Amino acid sequence: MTRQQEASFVDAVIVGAGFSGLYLLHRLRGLGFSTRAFERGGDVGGTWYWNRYPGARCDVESMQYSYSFDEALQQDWRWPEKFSAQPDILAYANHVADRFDLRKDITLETTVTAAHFDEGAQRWQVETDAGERVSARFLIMATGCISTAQIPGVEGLSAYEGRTFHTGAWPHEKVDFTGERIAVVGTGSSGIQAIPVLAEQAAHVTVFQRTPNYSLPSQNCPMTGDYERSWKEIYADRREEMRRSFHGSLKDLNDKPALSVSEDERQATYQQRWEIGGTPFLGAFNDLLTSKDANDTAAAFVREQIRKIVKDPVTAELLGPKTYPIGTKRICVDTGYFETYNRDNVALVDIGKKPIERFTPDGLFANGRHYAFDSVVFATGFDAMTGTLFRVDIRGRRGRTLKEKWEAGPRTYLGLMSEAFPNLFMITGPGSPSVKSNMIISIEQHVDLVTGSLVHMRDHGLAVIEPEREAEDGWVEHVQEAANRTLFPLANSWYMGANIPGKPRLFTPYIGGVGRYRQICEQMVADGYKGFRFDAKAATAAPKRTVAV
Ligand code: N01
Repeated sequence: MTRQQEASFVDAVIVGAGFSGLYLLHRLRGLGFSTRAFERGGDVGGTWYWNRYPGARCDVESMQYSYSFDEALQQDWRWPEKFSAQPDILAYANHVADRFDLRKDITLETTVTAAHFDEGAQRWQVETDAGERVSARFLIMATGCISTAQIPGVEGLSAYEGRTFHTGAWPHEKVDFTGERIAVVGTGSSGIQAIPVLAEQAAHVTVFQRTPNYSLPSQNCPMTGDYERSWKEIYADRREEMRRSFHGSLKDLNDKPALSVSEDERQATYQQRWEIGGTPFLGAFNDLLTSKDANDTAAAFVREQIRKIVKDPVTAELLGPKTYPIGTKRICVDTGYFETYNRDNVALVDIGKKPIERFTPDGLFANGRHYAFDSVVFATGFDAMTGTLFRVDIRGRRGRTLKEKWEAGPRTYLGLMSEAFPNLFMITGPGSPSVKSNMIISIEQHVDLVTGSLVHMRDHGLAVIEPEREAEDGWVEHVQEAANRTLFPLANSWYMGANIPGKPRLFTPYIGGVGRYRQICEQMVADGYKGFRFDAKAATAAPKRTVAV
């Protein structure tokens, strides 16, 4: 009998072996649930496996962007820099996979293509692109929020004869740009990290910018023994503080409104935060993301820094964002980004008013002019939050697809589950703090919540969990209310689905705060899983391991 003709039975299928999938697998195995994990990539690491473009780095500090579930792990691991580069984070993911012996239950280079809920058996029937079929009581999507890269559909691209790359699907072998003329399309976090490094290597870089971005200097530096010790001595306490914080990370948040202080104090505060580096800049005052007047002062400060750094005034003006409040598109953190435009081999082309017209075999036309290139780097982002879920043919009750149900925007209860899709969990799904938080803290919280639910069901003989429609409707409304109290809806951001033509416009993550969200979840559990309904009917008995079908 071939593998294709077998269906294996497990308690849970995990889709994805990034930071969510790895921790899930560890927890589920420890709790005695039989589990299979499938990973599209050739190895573990998720985001950090795919996003290996030059300059890729995390802009949450390494001491905070790491697992907290195992004291020995967090004490043992040494980070070389304050903000870790992609190879170091990927090495960490690999270390975790080996340390906890996770690889044996992960099937690599295998994409889950379909998952249909069988209402009779109360099980998910899962299929992979390798032809394998698995029957699982629980399906857990650990597929990440920004994992489906998008390349814009520009006329003539298929006839372009040079090399093309996407930052989010970077080749695994070294790419050499020495002596090349390259184009970079896109100036989000990825483009802003890649451009300075590409400019050092290539003969010439032309950056095509649709929208300028606010970017803060990272002021990255090697990890010092003192700093590392200051964390490790009280790691457990610090982690607990992070879990209860607004962002899931410890930042010095000022509790004063921006306009409550004098102009001198305001400028000095911004200057100090600029020099410290990174995203704490946005915590300079407590109303930068809720008051437009306050926000304007921070935005003006950053534009002024750009003018000071960039020598050519025309380029400096083009690089200064003016059409949306600072922080409402994902704030970028860079190493020498604006300085790069002072190099002779870097040029900026504004395509904000007129998009790229078309590609030709050796370049592209923009603003009526032809530009010739050897390579094009697309740093054009992702079909975030829902794109990866929709790539799998997920069908819940009555065969309805998730895509159909979410046609007007994602509908979840707590970002964890969606009504009519029983026993299907999402780790950091739409409607949870997810991308508006330190991802690893949010991942750990969701994994603990999901595995806790499974244990609760096992202890109480429950077969099926599903959110109630009213609870889901209430949560969807609350997520939008929380966003509407902020300036976030004012920007055309990927948080709003604005980067994908035809995508519904609404704010997808939960912006009410990591600590508050955790409390809501804890209360939900304390209230007997309020908002969820359970079916106690025993699922069809399943053979222990593998049967012929
Ligand atoms: O993608 P983006 P990203 N023609 O969507 C432009 C995380 N991340 O890969 O702004 C021309 O932010 C688009 O223009 P516009 C982080 O959460 C984290 O950079 O839509 N341009 C924009 O400039 C981040 O937010 C780290 O007008 C087009 C760019 O491409 C998320 O990943 C590092 C275009 C896309 O920017 C995504 O970042 C890197 C078109 N047709 C990333 N379509 C950390 O440090 C799009 N653009 C943790």
